[in-house]
Amino acid sequence: MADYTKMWEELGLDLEAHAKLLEALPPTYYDVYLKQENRPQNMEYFDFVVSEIHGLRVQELQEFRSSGGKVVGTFCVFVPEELILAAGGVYVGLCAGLEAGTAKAEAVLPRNICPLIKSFMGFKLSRICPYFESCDLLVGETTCDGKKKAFEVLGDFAPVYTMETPQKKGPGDWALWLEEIRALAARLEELTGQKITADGLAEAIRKVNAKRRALRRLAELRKADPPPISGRDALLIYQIAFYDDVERFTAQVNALCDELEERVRQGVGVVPPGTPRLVVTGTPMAIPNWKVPYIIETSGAVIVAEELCTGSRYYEMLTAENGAALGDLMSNVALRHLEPDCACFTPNSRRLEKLVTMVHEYRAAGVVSYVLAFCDPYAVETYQVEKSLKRANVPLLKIETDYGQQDAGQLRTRIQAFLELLANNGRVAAAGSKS
Ligand code: BJ8
Repeated sequence: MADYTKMWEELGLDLEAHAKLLEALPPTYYDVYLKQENRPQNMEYFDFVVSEIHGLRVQELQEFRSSGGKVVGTFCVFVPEELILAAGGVYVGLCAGLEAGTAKAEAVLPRNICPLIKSFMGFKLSRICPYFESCDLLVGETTCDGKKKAFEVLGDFAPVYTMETPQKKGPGDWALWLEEIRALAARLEELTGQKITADGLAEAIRKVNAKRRALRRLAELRKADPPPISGRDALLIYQIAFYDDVERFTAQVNALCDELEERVRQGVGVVPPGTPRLVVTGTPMAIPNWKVPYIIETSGAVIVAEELCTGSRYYEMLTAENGAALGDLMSNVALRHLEPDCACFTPNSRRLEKLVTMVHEYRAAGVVSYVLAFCDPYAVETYQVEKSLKRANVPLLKIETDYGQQDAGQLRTRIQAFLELLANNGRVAAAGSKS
């Protein structure tokens, strides 16, 4: 990576703390990613993006800003990327998947709060994230209580605009959500000084849909046995989707899919055929949170799909492209962005149905429920997940964890025991550990 010290200094980063953060990444990345055997060649682009994680993309954002552009930070898949693009802005996802700045975060938040919230607060208050410092506006949402209240706190340190997300999906909720989408559009126009037009929004919808289509293509290819790509690599791609340039990213995912199609044709996989296949469901895994996928895939299994916001909830639904009037397109955006089956909704039965369908479509032997500590919505909803999987006769392993590595050994033991159980039930061949 080139020397970006001057840029980081100008952004007001705490250079010492930031250097420590960057030092921690390369060894982890080597172990989790580069040591994998038989990776697709086209993962090179995504490796490059990570090697430049606080460099090149941040520099692009600074160039965009110096020509008058505005950068908008987001924390949830309910915030429409197409609206930000249509207003002439650029979006960056700011959820963080690393324990950092904990002491600073705990000075303003309770200790027992979801690690995702603590992490983004820690990143902001410790001034170690150049993406945070590049944002002209942060868009929060009232999904879970922790986030809702944390955005009030964050408002003391950066400009924050919070959308009210409904808790149900009935007609009244839909009307509220459409109003929220319109209000966000007005706030974005005020920020960028650019009116959202029908043509501009239609174009932005097409761009973001093209990204979702590329990710859907990737997901489809993972149905093959052996899968042509690991779950870890797929997760990395979903994580990068939140902040890379939309058109470049789409082209790179499609290039990767061309290669994966060829691998599937030739029967080339990232693991041997018959390797136990698992679906992961639950809370998002923000970059660089790779702990559980790494343990699963070095214990002799492969992840073939993710019912996560860093997974199917991000790409499965497209925004409708029909309608020429701005009002119609705005409605399309609102409809699409009330779709993700987040546990913040009640009831959330479609998530359970989709999960069972996913298990069958991806020929998975079992499901791992992954819930971040102190995340009440997902922790409580695990009861429904368990009930529905039991009815469908699908084995489930429930994991509750945080961003620390203290429980890594214990998680490995539990995951290996789960794989043995699958083997004993005749669901898969006996799994061999690859750690
Ligand atoms: S649509 S999952 S991205 S809210 S893990 S902060 S829910 S306490 S991240 Fe999420 Fe949007 Fe829902 Fe997806 Fe709260 Fe739970 Fe923490 Fe969470």
